[in-house]
Amino acid sequence: MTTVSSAAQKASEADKRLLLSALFRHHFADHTYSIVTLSQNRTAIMKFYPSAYTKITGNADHPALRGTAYFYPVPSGGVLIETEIFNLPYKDAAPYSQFYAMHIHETGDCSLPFDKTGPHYNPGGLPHPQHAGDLPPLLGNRGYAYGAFYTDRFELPEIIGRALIIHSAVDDFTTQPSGNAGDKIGCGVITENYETPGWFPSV
Ligand SMILES: [Cu+2]
Ligand SMILES: [Zn+2]
Repeated sequence: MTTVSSAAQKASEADKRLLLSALFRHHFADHTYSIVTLSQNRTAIMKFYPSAYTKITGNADHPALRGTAYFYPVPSGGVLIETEIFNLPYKDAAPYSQFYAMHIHETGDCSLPFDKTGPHYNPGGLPHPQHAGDLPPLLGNRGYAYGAFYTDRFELPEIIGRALIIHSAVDDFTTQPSGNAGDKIGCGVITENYETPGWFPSV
């Protein structure tokens, strides 16, 4: 592992890409993964470092909002995504946790007020919520949300450089084109992770 990571540090960006994908293939070469076995293999996949990540930041109305998402490609196809978000807006009077819509938007431009991120990532030209970028909502707990889920609507390379957006309201999964999910309160550009195994980008 030391040899591979020190070699990776000397390599060019293109070489790093090749080295890390070779390392990943090697790691899983002897295993056959499928959706049905993901629950058994989840810990093996997530023990490896994330192949991509994003750091979420809040808009002007929610400057304390922050968080991360980690992206793990599944060898048989699709992506495991783990999210952890802090300082979501919530009302103390609310009796239950709140939901916040989450999507991958087409354009990875998180300049304020997050109005340059374009529509939901939708290579298939389908209606909402069948867009590839339509994700399960976050479940907030007094401002904190943790989630992990699997999707085979895209492969990881498709979403590198795009934006992960968190909205102020729940996705109604009906209204076109984006589920009437309220303001864009959090945004992060999905970035490939070239760092050494065991390194996690922190919030
Ligand atoms: Cu959205
Ligand atoms: Zn959508």
